Amino acid sequence: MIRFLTAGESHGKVLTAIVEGFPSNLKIKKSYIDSHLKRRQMGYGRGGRMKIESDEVEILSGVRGGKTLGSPISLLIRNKDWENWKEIMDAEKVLFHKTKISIPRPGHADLVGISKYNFNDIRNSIERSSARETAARVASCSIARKLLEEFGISIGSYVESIGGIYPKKDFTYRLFENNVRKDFSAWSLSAKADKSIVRVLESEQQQRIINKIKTAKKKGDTLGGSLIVVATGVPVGLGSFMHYNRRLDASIASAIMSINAIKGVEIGQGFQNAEQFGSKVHDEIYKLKDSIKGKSNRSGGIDGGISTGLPIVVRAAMKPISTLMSPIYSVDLSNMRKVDARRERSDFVAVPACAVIAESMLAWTIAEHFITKFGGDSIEEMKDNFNNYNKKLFGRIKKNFKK
Ligand code: EPS
Repeated sequence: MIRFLTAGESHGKVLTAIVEGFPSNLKIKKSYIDSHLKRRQMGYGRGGRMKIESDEVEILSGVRGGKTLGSPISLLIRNKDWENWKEIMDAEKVLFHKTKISIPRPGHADLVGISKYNFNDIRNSIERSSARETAARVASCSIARKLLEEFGISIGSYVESIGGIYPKKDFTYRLFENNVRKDFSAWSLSAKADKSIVRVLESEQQQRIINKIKTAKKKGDTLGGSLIVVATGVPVGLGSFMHYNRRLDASIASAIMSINAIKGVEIGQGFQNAEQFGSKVHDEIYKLKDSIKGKSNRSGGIDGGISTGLPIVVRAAMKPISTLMSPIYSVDLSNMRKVDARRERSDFVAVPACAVIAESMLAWTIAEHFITKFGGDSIEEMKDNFNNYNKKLFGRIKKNFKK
């Protein structure tokens, strides 16, 4: 029902996006989108590009007087670095002989890209496969995030580990044991994590991580890590078990896995639960005054492909950045000889930025299912649908099963 398309090369003139299918009258401001773009640029261990760029969006269509019109929203982000790449990235001039790249970096899209698309220059693979594209995603998904906020749904994230360095206190324990306060909002995780230059929740862990990143830099090496993304305030009933592709967990896994360098996605205590007896895994059901829910949240907020109403908790693993300043071996495609892989300006670690991108993709996915369930042409119509469903939910269960 909603979709977005991004376009643009890493060193092209601009990144653009078209976002489609949102209701009218949703309040949205450039400054809101920019604040998330800025968060994506943060993090100790980023490379030179983030010093050049200060990403901001231009809203070209679909919004008038601070509110969506229901029409396609087009967004634009300028690449400041394009000034330095004008010639190389020119749409017509052929400069391949001067700048042609023939040594693929292991782990990057270089080799598969030239193989699949029959390119004669690795630059053609690099440009679109670059994580620069995620700036356009964050901008697009900010609209989804804003929609969710209107309904009290909040998204937040933090970096759990970098280079194998974990916090002393495992915060996910509280999320899985349903140990968080009733008014806990996932954004409070981000608010805290954003104060840390590596987006972790513990200052002692931050120091150990910074030391490890310094070591990686010194060695010309890179690091990956894991991140936690959470959504709170999600109503019961998003997603479906009726078809494989309507399952909320399947959509989330796909969206998070689509982020550059992500190699693992887990919902709830997925892997840990695989080692336990069922009695230690499943969330006991209990009745509150006006609802019925799980006592714990080891399922990560989703059962049978449908949201349970408890926090949705996603863990993702990001591999280390594949451009190494002290490279491992590759092959020069111009003579098929063994050589060191190519060096190119890059980040040493980008897990903090990745967590912000994961927030964005989670927001988009939840918004997709939310609009499928409560969709209307205006935000007001959606609110009516949403309130009506929530108001009647528990009463209907009771009525349907009353003897
Ligand atoms: C990125 C921009 C890129 C990289 C990074 C992420 O800019 P440049 O290639 O000009 O340095 O810093 O992308 C990669 C690590 C990659 O392998 O493509 C960004 O805007 O996030």
